[in-house]
Formats: sequence, structure tokens, C-alpha cells
Amino acid sequence: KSEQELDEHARTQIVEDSIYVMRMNDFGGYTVPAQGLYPFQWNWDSAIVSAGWAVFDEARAWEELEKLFSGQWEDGMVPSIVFHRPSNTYFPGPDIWGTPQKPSKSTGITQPPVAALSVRFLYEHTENPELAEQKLVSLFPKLLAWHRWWYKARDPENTGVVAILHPWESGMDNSPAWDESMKFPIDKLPRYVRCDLNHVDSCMRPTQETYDRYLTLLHRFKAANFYDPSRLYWISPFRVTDLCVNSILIRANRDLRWLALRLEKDDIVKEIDEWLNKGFEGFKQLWDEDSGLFKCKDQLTGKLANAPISAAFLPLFAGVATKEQADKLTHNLERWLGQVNYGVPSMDPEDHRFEPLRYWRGPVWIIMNWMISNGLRHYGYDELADRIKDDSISLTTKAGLREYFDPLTGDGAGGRNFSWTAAMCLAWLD
Ligand code: 2M8
Repeated sequence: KSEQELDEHARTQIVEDSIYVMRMNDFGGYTVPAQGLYPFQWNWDSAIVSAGWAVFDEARAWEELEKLFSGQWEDGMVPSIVFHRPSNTYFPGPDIWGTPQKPSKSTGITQPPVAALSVRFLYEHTENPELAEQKLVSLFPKLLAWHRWWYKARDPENTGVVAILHPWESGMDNSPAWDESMKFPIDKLPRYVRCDLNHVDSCMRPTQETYDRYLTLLHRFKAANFYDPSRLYWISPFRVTDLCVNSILIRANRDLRWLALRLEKDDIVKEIDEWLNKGFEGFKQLWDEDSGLFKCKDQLTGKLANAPISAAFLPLFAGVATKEQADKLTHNLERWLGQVNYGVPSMDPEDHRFEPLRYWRGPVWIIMNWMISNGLRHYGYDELADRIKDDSISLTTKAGLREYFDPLTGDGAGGRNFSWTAAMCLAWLD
């Protein structure tokens, strides 16, 4: 068979496999990221997964988002995990979090706000405009409440950018960007047993010390009147401006604005415009001219995090980088890509902290590739955007629907049959 036929065959196979994985991980209205390893509904995973469902089952795609918002707290927060059904294969589960039922058992922290992007995607790709209109009307106030929550609870000092209070909120759990900010003392913790190491080799996961710090934060937040959002910002020993959350929030604000225009909600459009203007200003403090990259920032010390991570390119996705900044970013990105066989590594491969297999400290994540590639295209760097897309296709066809990938060998790593990787193959790569 010719090379082209083989390619075609691999592409058809990956689409079939992706649909199979989505169905397999469907637990009834919500999709688990990966069986065993992550057996509940995760926030940004689900938002991304809904775009994958939209390709072959639109009603199911809307249901994914509705189920996620069924866990929304009264104050507007959408938790990082909603524990719809019990499972003993993940730690920390609902007993450790111990959140009051509000309305479902959940964690007491949040995750990157992708959902508005998904609602717009579903609305624009609908084959059933009446259904889409109805879903938009019911989901819009929930999205708005969540975005308002971000500004109220996580930017009470009105800086234009929001804080995360736990590395789990960034989605990039053990990113080197948190190394300095995670140096607070570890509290005396109740004895605990991790479950992740039953599923994935320890060389691919956060270290034990990192877990002790995750748990220290969790227990301190729980002690603050069960994750009282008006207190957490002030008491957390970890408070950073994360590029991933903030870039996604800005992009989500743009999509929320687009949805508000559809619904003719002029006052809300004005409110969102203020967030966007403030956000543009806020991002200025995250630019590091020396390295030509955006950096996360420790809000407690006021210092930029000395870590060149792939989220540095996400301001392109948010549309907040200037043309000059975009040129410097792409210059860096080209250098990174020159050092690996498959992009985009989650950290500069020339940095001494780069570990090609350890989770958010080096591996390639297809969802990051999608956001970076989308941002590059928006700024007119089509060749680079194509290169990242091609690498993503090579990785998934070669190694399967894995959680993340080794940028040097292209081997798959972490969880298998991974939902958001499958969803990206359907909604982006096909
Ligand atoms: C990872 O995070 C969870 C905690 O939320 C974990 O390791 O236990 C991250 O990759 C996160 O971004 C992702 O949402 C989650 C589920 O895929 O796994």
C-alpha cells in the first residue's frame, strides 16, 4: 500500500477508536477522563470532551455540559471534580474533600473555565438550531455566574487577572512554574494512600513531597469553613497568576460575549468588555522581556515564576499578546521544536528541569497543542500551527489515545483510552 493509503487508514482507525473510547468512558451523562485513574467528572476535561461528542451525538454533547453544571455551587463556582458516583480507585475522593452537598459532592476548588468555548462550539456546529437555542438560554446564566465568580473570589483586588490557590486548579498539576511557590511548610497530615501509582508508573507522576503539599492545601481550605471562597484567597499559602487559567478565561470571555450578543444582553456585553480590557492590562505584568516569554507569577512574593512552560504560548490563544510579543514567542517555540521530535513539550527542552515523561514537566499534551496551534493561526503563523497539528496527528496515530506523549520518542504515557485526547482527534485532528 502507498504511504498515503496507510495514512488514510490510520486516520480512519483513530476516528473509530476515538468514538469507541468516548462511549466506553461514558458513565451516563458524563464522561470520565480515563477509567480507574480518573473515575469522576472532571471540569475542563468534560468541557473539551463535549466538543468531541458534538461530532457524532449532539444531544449527548449538551448533556455533558449540563451534567457538569449540575455540580455548580450557589456562589457560581464550578468544581474541578464532581463525584456523581462513588469509586475507590482515585485519591483524594469525596470523603477527603468532605464538601457539604452543594448540590452534588465535589471538590472545593475549580479548574480552567473552558465551558463557554464549548457552548459556542456546540452552538455554531449545531444541526438542530432549536435545541441549541434552548440549551444556550439555559446554560448562559450558569456560565456568566461562573465567570463572575472568578473575578469576585479570585481577583478581589481588581488586578485584571485571577488567582489560582492550588496547582490542581491550573490543570498543570506539577508544572515547574509552581516549584518556588510550593515551598511553604508541609502540615502534619492524616495518613493517606495514593491511588494514582496503582495505574501509572511513579516516574510519570508528581513526587510524594508534591502530594504532601497538595494535601496540605486541601486540609487548610477545608478548615476554612469548608472552602469558603471569601476566605481562601486571603489564607492560602499558594496564590499564583496562572497563564493557563487566565488565557482560557480571556478566550472564554470572548466567547461568552459572542453568546451574550446572540441573546441581545447589552448590559452583560458591557460587563464582559470591562473584564477583557482589565485582562489585557493585567497580562502586561506577566511578560518577561529577557526570555521573550510570558511567565506565571507568584502573587505572594510578586515574582515571575522562573519556568519556561508551554502555557507561555497561550496568550496567543487569548489574543492578548502584541505583534512584537508574538514574534518573540514564536522564535522561542521554533527553538523548542528544534530540540524535540514531537511538539509541543510542556517545558523548554533545554531547561535543566525538563523531564520528557513526567506529567506536566516535559510531555506533550494534545489539548495544549490545540490551544497553541489555534492561537498561532489567529496571529498568522500558519506554518507553525500546521507543524503542531501534524505532530499531534503523528503522535495519536502512532501511540494511540494516551494521556500525554514523550516529545523525544513519541511514545504514549500516563493513562490509556483517554477521553480528551479522543475528543481532540474528533473535533480538531480529523
Ligand atoms: C490531572 O489532575 C488530577 C487532579 O485534578 C490528578 O492528577 O489527580 C491533570 O492533568 C488535570 O489537568 C486533568 O484535568 C485531570 C483529569 O484528566 O488529571
